[in-house]
Amino acid sequence: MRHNTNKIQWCPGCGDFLIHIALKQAITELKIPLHQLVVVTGIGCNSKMSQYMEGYGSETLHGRGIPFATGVKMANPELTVISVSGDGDSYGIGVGHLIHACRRNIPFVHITCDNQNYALTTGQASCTTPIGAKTKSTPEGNEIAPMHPVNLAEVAGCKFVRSVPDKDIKLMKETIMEAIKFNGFAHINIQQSCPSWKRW
Ligand SMILES: Cc1ncc(C[n+]2csc(CCOP(=O)(O)OP(=O)(O)O)c2C)c(N)n1
Ligand code: SF4
Repeated sequence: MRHNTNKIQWCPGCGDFLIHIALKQAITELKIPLHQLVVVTGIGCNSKMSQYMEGYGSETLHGRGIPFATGVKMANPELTVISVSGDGDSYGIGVGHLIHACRRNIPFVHITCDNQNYALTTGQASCTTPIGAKTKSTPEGNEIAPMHPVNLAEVAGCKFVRSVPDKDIKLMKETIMEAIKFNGFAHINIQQSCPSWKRW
């Protein structure tokens, strides 16, 4: 079990700091014992979250946090399992896992830090990048319409879906607390700022 978290290395002004605060506050307010907490992440800037939390955790593979979290919860249903990944991870390479998690309704929380780009790999367009946005991979402006992950999760059968801005720590905290208490798969899309690459 992790007691000493790694040094935080996100860019100044990154929304991941705010999400991290909200997540820690939610866990503290719900008095979840650290030996019963597992934070699972994929790969991306956001995915350092598992290294920056006390308790148990694992930084897994890009797009594969959800199946890992599913396995943890199935092996020990007493655990509070929270999965965190980016929009590229959750809605791109890992979207099949998200759909089946919605359908299976195994009780854990999946948070997507949606900064509308592939930040760790230096700012390429993702499937939530808006039309017209200039990124490394769309220098003339993105021409492909973004997907709507909240609608997708609902259509796939998820009974708890929310989208909240990272600027509102209280709302994020309350939403995470509600999601942890929900007896089923809960998906939270967080509209995340990324001052290094998201300039739209
Ligand atoms: C299977 C696999 N494909 C590609 C990569 C390279 N890769 C690492 S992070 C990343 C994208 C990260 O974007 P996102 O999931 O949105 O998270 P962010 O960095 O924006 O928080 C990619 C493509 C990888 N690590 N593994
Ligand atoms: S690149 Fe963006 S998402 Fe990654 S740490 Fe920096 S501000 Fe945050």
